[in-house]
Amino acid sequence: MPENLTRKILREHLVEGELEPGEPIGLRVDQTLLQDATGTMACMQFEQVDVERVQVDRAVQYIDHNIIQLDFKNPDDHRMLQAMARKFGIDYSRPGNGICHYVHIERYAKPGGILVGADSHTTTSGALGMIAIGSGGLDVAVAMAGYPYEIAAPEVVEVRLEGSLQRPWVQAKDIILELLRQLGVSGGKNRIFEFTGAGTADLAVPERGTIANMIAELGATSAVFPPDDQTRDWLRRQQREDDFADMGPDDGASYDDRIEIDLDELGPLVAKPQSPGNVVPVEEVAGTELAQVCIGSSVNSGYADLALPGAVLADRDGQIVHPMIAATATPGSRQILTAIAESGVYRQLVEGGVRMLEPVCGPCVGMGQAPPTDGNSLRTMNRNFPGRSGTPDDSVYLCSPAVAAVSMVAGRIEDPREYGDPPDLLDEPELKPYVDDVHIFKPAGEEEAESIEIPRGPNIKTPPEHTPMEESIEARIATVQPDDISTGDLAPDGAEVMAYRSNVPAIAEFTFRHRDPEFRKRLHEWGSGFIVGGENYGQGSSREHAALAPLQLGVKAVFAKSFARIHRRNLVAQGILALTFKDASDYDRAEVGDTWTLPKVREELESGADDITVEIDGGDSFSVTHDFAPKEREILVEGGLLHWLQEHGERAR
Ligand code: MIC
Repeated sequence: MPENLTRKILREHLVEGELEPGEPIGLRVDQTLLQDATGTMACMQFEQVDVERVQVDRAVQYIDHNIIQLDFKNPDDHRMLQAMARKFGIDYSRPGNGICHYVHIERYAKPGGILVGADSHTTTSGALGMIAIGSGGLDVAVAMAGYPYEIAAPEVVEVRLEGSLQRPWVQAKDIILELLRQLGVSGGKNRIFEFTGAGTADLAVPERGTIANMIAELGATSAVFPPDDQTRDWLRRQQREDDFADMGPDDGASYDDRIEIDLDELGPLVAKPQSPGNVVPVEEVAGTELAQVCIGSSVNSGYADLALPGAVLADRDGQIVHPMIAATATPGSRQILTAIAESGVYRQLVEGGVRMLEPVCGPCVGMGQAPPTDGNSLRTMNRNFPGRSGTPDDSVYLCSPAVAAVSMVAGRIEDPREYGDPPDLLDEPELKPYVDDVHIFKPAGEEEAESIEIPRGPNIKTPPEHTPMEESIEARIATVQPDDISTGDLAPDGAEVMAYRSNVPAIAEFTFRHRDPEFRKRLHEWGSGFIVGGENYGQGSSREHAALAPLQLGVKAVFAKSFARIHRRNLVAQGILALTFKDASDYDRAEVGDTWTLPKVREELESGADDITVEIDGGDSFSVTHDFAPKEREILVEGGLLHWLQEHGERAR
């Protein structure tokens, strides 16, 4: 039977299970990706797995998130990570070398491989025909140790792109915003999107990267662009044409679902506050006054993304950023920074009034450039969850570089199609992407590695212990939350909180700080508790701190109408039950302070029961359900994946 590319790659890496959507599978992993905000916990958990050196072909540690050194905390983390990378066999991309997803497509991603990364936007590498999946740090640590990566086999959806983009005003960003408009923020759950059609052939690798990156906003597992001439050309420019592999879907390949987008019909789109799924045509928000415009992040930081705003600013004499706007631009990597410096784009942006930022995540994760009170911010980034920018009541709009370019001059959101003839872009220097890995430090050899001591600063604390589950669990409901809670609500973004990514007791004190400031106080008083949530609980980032912090505070179970994929798995990996209401109206029974009991939860998990009984204080009872794979039930009974590995590790290899 003709196969799609996704299935071929999965089949080649399959070491456990059946490739049937929803079935638990284990995959051999080729590469892993860590960044500094998730990497410290992942590496400290790797230490507890009891394997000396990483076992995958390539593991990379990037420093790009925690780049504001307010005091000793982040530098201590970075020093520890650099030593760990040398010792454990991990490439270390130093701060300033670039945003992990950009550097990964430049230097490492390979068609046909499997990449697992502790960052939800790891999916970016799908631009080169990899299956690239975002995960919690512990799952990545376990993959680094050579264990198969466990996941539910995804459905494969064909996205057929017909026609071609009306560049420069309609851009790749509009394709992914259109998918978000059609499917919403949970419409991609347990699905991999494979892109085909004439419109795909026309997209350059960084444009594909924008789409693959933001597939995470659909809650999807991954996105794949079958390798073609664009891929080959990209790899040639990166001086690694040998990494090209000629592969693709068979003619007439079958898919679990199909979507078609006609690019000739597509216009510029904008995601309104405060969800990337809140997408409307630009006309609907045109005229919205702005206080800030930020270009770049792990999407839209490529050469072309910066050259268009540069050209708009240079187009007419005296045209500069509007006086009421603070504008920033971020190149995605050192290569891109060098290219815009050499071509003159850097100068166009600076002379036009844009503040140039270093190649790091920056404003996208609230690391500086928080918008002013009641000021609208227009960003070419991937997420606009409440408070993510650093300003609690923020109002962030997401758009393409084309919309950002014309709007930063106008001082309000504008439809770029009204600009008239497009300006001439300065050409990307052909022979010189700055291909040089001098800022990527190679690991030590095995012998030297043994003698490397890991320096740890006072803010660095070992991850919480996993303890086996009791026969029954009784606890009070510590908070009841609505639909679409993001992991940023649980473990907030921004320089202040992210400085505690290596210190779970400290970061736990920020859990739900905006949504329910009394939450932590209740748990401190009671010693344990439950969380109740709505649909798509835990959407967004892969940060496992959103599970580690509740674990630290004594949360035993989360009951929700549905869960986002990565967070659900992070809860299980840390030994917290992720239970789903069978009847969504049972959500309404939950009141803060009520006691719920799971009288025979351990027995129910061990026996493989689909339902878990819940008794409400005062006598009434109901059932909740779950989608735990058989091994996940064992993990929960053991109190978490680390403890499971300590007990059963040999079996899993
Ligand atoms: C994000 O874009 O939300 C982040 C920051 O990159 C996160 C990772 C993190 O929380 O450190 C992600 O997407 O996983």
